[in-house]
Amino acid sequence: MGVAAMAAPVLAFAQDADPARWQLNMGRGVTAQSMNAYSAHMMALWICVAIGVLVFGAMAYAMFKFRKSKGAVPDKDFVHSTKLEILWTVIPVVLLVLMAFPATSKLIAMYDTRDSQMTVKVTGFQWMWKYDYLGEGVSLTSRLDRKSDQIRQSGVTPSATDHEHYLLDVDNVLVLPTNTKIRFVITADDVIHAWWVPALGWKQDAIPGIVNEAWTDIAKPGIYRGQCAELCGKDHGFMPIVVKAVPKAEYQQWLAAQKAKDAAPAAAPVEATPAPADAAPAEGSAPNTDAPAAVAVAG
Ligand SMILES: [Cu+2]
Repeated sequence: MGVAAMAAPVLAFAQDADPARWQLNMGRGVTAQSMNAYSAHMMALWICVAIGVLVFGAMAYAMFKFRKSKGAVPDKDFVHSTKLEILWTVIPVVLLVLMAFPATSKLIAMYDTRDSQMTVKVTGFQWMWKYDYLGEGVSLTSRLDRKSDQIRQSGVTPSATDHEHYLLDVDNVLVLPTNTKIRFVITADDVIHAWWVPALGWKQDAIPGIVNEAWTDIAKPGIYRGQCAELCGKDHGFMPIVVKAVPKAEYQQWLAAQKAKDAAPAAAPVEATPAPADAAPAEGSAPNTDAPAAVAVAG
């Protein structure tokens, strides 16, 4: 009962997606992979709790029950016990093997990108992300939202009221369908970045010249935020990720709208001009929405 009482707040604070203030436990996430990680973590946690209760309980009992004031006399002949040594070697080995089996099978499943229904290519840039919906002809760049950028460059210390998602918002979100096996191919244009959305349950390096794979199948519609997780230069902290998971039908509508937007040549330059102007990137290679072919699609 004591254990359950101790663990109750830990369980109560397990969140689906974005971490909450004072959240203690890891989040459950919204994909099969994140649920697997969560259940492996909980299994290990409960084993640790059981070991802790047994070991500290035995210590407390021994100290209290056999205290000097009650006339306890130390057993000076007890040097070692082969039986005990075997026992405290075998039990941890068994526990480790017990934990390794589910962990390994879940890890293997995590890397199995077969039978995916669509593919998104993710490219890391200093300092933004580019998403290509392969086979659809739709691509977009995703960079820190203007409001966060203004606050960070103003020098003031921002409070939660200034911006609810300070440094965690982008101009163009990655729209994905729910209940769809989505394969990601992940790479980078300049230096190593890492694409990480905690609610999806994994993190994958984006390395120039290498294409890494990952997949997801999002169970719940929602907004899931993440960040670049590899120190990639001075603006490493300013290239967040926002995934918007929507039902399949809504995704198809969005995709059609994107295609229509790209197909309208007269409207494109007018819309696209302001985007690169505010960025003032160090290199001239900052991709904007209508220049993807020149940048990184060659691979
Ligand atoms: Cu980065």
